[in-house]
This record gives sequence, C-alpha cells and structure tokens, in this order.
Amino acid sequence: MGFPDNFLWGGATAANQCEGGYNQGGRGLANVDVIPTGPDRRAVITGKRKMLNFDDEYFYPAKDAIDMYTHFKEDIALFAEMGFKTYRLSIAWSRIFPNGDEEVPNEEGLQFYQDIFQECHKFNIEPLVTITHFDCPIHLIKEYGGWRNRKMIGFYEKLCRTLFTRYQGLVKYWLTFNEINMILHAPFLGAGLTFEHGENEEQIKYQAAHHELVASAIATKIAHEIDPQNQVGCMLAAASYYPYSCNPKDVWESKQSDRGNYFFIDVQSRGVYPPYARKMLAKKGIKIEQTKEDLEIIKAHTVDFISFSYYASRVAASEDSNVQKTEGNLFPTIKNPYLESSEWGWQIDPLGLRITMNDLYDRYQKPLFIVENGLGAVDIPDENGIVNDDYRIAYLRAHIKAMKDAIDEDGVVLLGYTSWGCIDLVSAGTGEMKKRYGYIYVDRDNEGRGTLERGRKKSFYWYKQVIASNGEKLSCNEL
Ligand code: P53
Repeated sequence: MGFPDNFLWGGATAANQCEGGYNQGGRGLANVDVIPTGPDRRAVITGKRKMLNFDDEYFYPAKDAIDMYTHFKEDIALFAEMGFKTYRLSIAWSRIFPNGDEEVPNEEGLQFYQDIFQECHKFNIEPLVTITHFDCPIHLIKEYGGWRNRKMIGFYEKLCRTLFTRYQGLVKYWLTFNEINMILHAPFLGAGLTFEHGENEEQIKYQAAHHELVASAIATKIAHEIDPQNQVGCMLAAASYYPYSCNPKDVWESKQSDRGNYFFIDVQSRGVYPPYARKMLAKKGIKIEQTKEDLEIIKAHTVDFISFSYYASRVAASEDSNVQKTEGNLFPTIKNPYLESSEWGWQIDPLGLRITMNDLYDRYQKPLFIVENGLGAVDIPDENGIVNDDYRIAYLRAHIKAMKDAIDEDGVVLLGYTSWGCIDLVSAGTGEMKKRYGYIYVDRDNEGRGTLERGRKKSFYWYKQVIASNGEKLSCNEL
C-alpha cells in the first residue's frame, strides 16, 4: 500500500520563470519576456494592453529570472541531492526557433536542453518536458497574431517534431500545453493573444483554443510515431468548484464552472467536443472554424495521461447567493469560510486535492500526474541564513497525505508528483520573487537585486526524507 515503487517524485519549473538569459544563445524574444511587474501586468497578461517590446519605464523579471541558464548544473545537482526521480521543466520555444517560423532550428538552443537532459540522466532523473509553458515567440505574435491564426498549428508541429527527434531516448514524458484552460483567463500569457477595441474576445479565445487542441493532438500523434515509448499528457489548471451552498442554483453554477475547465481535457482525453460545449458556444454566438480533418485527428490521438496543477479549491455561487467575487487571482474567487488562506489569498485545502483527483479519475480513467502544487510564501532567512519554512512543510505534508488517501482509499492511479517551483523562481501571476515556493532559496529580490546564491531551506531536508521513504515519513521528527 502507499505510493507505488516507481512513483515519480520531483519538482517543477518553467523556462520563462527560471532560465533568464533571454538574449543568450541565439534566443528570440517571446511574449513571456515582455510582461512587466506592477499594476499594468494584469492588463498585459490578459491581452488588453499591447506590449510587444521592452519599455524603459518597466521592470521585466523574466529577462534574467534566477539565471538557471548558467546555473543549471548546480541546480540539478541540488535536485539530485534531494533524491528527485523526475524534474519537470519547459522548453523556451524561441531558443529552438527564435522567430518561430524558420525552416532550420537554432543548434545552440537544442544543445542547451540536450545538456540539461544529459545532466538529469547522470543522476537517474527522468525529465518531464512541457513543450510550451506559456511561451510564444514575439515574431509569431506580430506577424500572425499568435494562436488566433491557424498557421500556428504548423509552427508548433515543427517544434514538436524537432524536439521528439532530437531528444529521442533522452525524454519520454511530454506535456503539450501548460494549463491549457488558462487561455480563457490569461490570453496573452497563454496564447500570445492581444485584442483590439471592440473585438469579440470570446470568439477569438475559443478559436485559438481549437488551434491548440488540434496542435496538441498532432503532437501526440507524432510523439507516438517517432517513439512508441513516448507518453504524452495534457495539463489542466485544476481544482474542483464547490457550490457556495446547497441551493440547487449554486450547485448548477459549480457544475457549469467545472465544465469551463473540463472542456479542454474532454477534448484532449475523450477526443470529442462535448455536447455541453457545443451548446454553450452556440448560445454565445461563437462559431469555431474547424475542418473534418481537425475533428478526426482530435478523435484519433488522445492523451496517455492527465496532468494538472492544484493549489487551492474554488467556490461557485449563483446570483441568488449574492456573494462578492474577488479578482485578486486570475481566477475570480469566493471566500470559503471553512478554509485558511495563504499570504496571497489562495485557500489552503488538501482534501480539495483528493476531491479533484477523484473527479478527474472518475471522469477520464487515465493515470493522473500532479505536476504543480505548493505554497507561495514570504521566506526570511534567519541569522545563519537558513529558511525554517515549517508553513511550507505543513502545506506539502497535508497535500501528500491527501494524495496517499486518493491512492490507498479511492484507487486513483497517480504516476508522480512534481511540486511547483522546487527552486525559488519568478511568480507567473505577479512577477514577484518574494512569492517563493522552493526547497532551494535563491538570493534575488523583486527588483532583481541579489547574488543569485542558492541555499537549502528546512523543507529541502524534509522533502529528501519524503522521497527516500517513498512518501512514508512525512513528519519532521527525524530531521
Ligand atoms: P504564481 C496563476 C497565474 C498564472 C499561472 O502561480 C498560474 C496561476 C495559478 O493557477 O498557474 C500556474 O506564480 C503556472 C505556473 C505558476 C504557478 O501556477 O502566480 O503553471 O507558471 O507559477 C503558480 O504563484
């Protein structure tokens, strides 16, 4: 009982939040580079404010991030010291194709990731690769309008074919699009979309989503053709909605909200646009241009496993319940009176993880993979430079316990767990460094000051023990 012997423990990062080196090694500019910190960040992320280049008035944290571009060997050695079995990372598209529409890939970029994968294998760490974690080359946005354009399918296909061919034997776990449902909430970040005044944003977002869904199916097809060992997953920003009350109207609202997210995975895992989505789109007057071949390819090439992020559960209420939604996060949230919140207002709910796992497993009956989970918190090193992050350990322990219950008590099949930001990195939502998730502390602040020196937090030693005991020793007693 408990976690299976081959359970993949590890941690997760994304290129744009940790690599830096934005103009190194022939890399082209990408949407993720030109998203500033500060009050305008949200407008840029949502595509309401067009910012396709740097502006001297702003600070862009992804430019240098934590400079994993030059520190990767040191960082992977630290992951190995914790006993990682897997490391989830993403490819910066514009390192491989700086403009996105070239014929020939950039060798320096390809070599960079090859070095990373080889370094991982040195320590028996299996790479888990997100093909795009919010990346889109700026040229593809300026020239083609990002994912609103059908041509993106071809550019993405080329990227995938290049990666699957080059890294055959080095990588077998692939995720096509990070948090694919984020396109609805953060369209510039998720799909390189910006909007002109008066445009029908929903029409554009769903059309872009269709292109991503087709591209994801094509990627799955090619991955399997190139190497039958390849395992391809979709990736959802998950968390089930609770009805605010037992008022059937609240229950109905929660079901609708869940479907807003499930839609993507229903297509990627079941291979068809679900009836409720067709009705919803028709009701909104959205008409998606899609070909017969699109639908065939979606049907024929569904994913092998379902990966997801989970940070906090969500609450849905009908108009009748008359509760205030807060827009603090990219997902509008309603306060759940039964839960505590993090310093950033994310509600802490380990049982919610078990509920979400059960919901997903009941629905798809494919293996699950938790590829993000964790607590963003302010860490203050003590006089010896150590971060005693008992709050983070408490959060992770409770969530790992919930995972274990889902496996042991409910029979859910779970391939692995990669907690988010295993090394401190730039926050996607806010651009801050101060919102830290890591087992490894990085000396850098919100304004980009600091030595970039890496340090082990208390949770580093704790997670090492968790992995060594295959999830059995979750207390701090033996540290
Ligand atoms: P942060 C919010 C905003 C953007 C991406 O979020 C998000 C979320 C939360 O669902 O999703 C993932 O950094 C994302 C990561 C991100 C992580 O959540 O705002 O895949 O890139 O860093 C945590 O605290």
